[in-house]
Amino acid sequence: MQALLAPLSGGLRETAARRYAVQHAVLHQRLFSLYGQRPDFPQWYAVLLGAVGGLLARRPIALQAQDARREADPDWFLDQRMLGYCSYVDRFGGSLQGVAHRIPYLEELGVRYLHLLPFLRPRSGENDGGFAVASFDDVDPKLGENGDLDRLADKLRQAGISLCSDFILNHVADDHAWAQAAKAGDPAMRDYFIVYPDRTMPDRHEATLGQVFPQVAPGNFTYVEAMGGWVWTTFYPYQWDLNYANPAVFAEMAQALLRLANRGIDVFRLDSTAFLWKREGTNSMNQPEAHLLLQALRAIVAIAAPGVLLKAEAIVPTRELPAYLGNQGSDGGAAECHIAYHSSLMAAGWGALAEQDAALLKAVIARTPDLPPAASWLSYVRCHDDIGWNVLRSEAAEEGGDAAARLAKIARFYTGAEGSYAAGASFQSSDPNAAHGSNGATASLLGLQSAGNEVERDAALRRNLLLHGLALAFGALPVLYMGDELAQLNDNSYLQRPQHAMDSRWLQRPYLDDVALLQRDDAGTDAGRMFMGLRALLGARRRLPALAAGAPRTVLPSAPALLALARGDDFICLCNFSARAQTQALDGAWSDCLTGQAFSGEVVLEPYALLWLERA
Ligand code: OTU
Repeated sequence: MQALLAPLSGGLRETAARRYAVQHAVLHQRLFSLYGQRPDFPQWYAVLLGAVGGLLARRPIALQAQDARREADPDWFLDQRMLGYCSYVDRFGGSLQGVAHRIPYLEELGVRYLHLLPFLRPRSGENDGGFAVASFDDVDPKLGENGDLDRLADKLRQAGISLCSDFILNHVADDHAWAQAAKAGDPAMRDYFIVYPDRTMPDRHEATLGQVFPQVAPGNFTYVEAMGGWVWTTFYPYQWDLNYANPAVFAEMAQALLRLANRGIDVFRLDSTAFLWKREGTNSMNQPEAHLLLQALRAIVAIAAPGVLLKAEAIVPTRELPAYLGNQGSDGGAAECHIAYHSSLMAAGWGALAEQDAALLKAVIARTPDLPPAASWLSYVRCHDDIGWNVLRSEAAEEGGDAAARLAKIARFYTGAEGSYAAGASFQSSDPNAAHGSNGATASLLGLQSAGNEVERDAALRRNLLLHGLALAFGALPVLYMGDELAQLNDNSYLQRPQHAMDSRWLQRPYLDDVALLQRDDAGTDAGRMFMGLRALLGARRRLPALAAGAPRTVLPSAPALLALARGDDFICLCNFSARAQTQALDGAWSDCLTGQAFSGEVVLEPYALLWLERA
């Protein structure tokens, strides 16, 4: 405690002491169980606390005030008026300054949270869309300078929009200073990575590891001449996994996060959290130590930047997800991330459309536990990555049959096979019977690109509003993916860029279409119809507290092609995933949240219809 308080004075010193009293048991215990066997653990822990205290001392006054407000109202982000938006800086606004000019557009949509995809200085050359970070302390010079980030964060805060940044903590670029020093022979820096002199250990690990990019980056180890050995690289060969068994790595990364928090980042999307800890004989995902690391990080944030939210990006089976929001262990449990992507829910919505049956979705919802306090799922229709099908393996097996074949069929559907309306691509699968992932822009995957007439365009639009209506009604922080609000189509230009051509995730990473933007109020255009349809849903959502993240959720009995999702006693979201009309029985009198139309007894849902009903 003394180490933490030494850099602090006055009220802030008292505040830190109060926060530490709450956090120290978890912080110390988690770090002790990870690193306590080291003889220098007590000194290391004191130095870490001193650094945390130093960063709290340097926290800008405006952010300290925000910390205090959010500490007093820890549920602030669960409100049904919360809405997220996600985009690349260059594709949305050209630069960080350009993003600032888009704030009025975000306000028009009602956005309160903006996730800007990686904008820190990336590896030079190929860099996985910025997910290979060369410096945590510098903005990518192509997008602006550090001052632009500070100014943008300020402007967003004034507009009531929280800024979310990726924090890529599983790996760094092979030209990050740590990797360069390691290559130059610095033994301390070599220990920041996981390096094996020969194939013995890599082969033992590979026996049970999966592959994230089996086609373009097969295997999980890369031979690096300058390191004289095999470096652990889960993703691309130039993304070097960090060695969290080394306490110095944890301390460095915790401080890097707090420095960014002090620049005004409100939310950190913790990239690839499932992979942080490796264990032979397992797939090295979701290991207990990964959770200890995240719980320790959360405790540090709670001391030095409690207004900041942590968001877990763990693309893992449904049953593994809840742990990322904290545990309720025998020691009283510990909080972990505030928010977690519900990737099973996202994938199951797409699966339901392909199968014209909501069984997968119902299975996922049944396995989604109630939220712990002050925590939320993140719901979404699409993001910059592929729709990964493997997270649904266990739900796909529930009704018997071959789960892998079932998911592979869904994946084929989204390539346009199986008589489908979709225009998309399979991701990273050389095996036609394997289900890895699917790529494509939402509107293209839902049939707008291939629509040849008004009827097909209308069906494509309805499917699009259906998936968005589910994400908005589920009880989560919903995040829109840039371009989807305007029904933007696939961007095939990546095929002309040699560095991107092998990664079809670029299909769904278009530039914001300025023409579509100007059409957003024109019902005669696809962009306008999508935008206006979505805006109507967003408006209704804001006035319905039953749609807040933590409010109760029940699945009502329905036909197989329907999902009837009740939120409390007075709201139902009805989704028809099939091309045929479906009937749902209703108890009592209801009215359409958008049009006011009255229903009782039963309601008929047109093909692919979404209906939000409130009790009349
Ligand atoms: C994350 O993704 C990012 O979202 C990707 O854009 C990056 O390429 C990757 O990390 C490396 O930084 O496994 O749980 O299947 O869903 O790579 C983390 C493709 C991940 C992505 C996967 C993902």
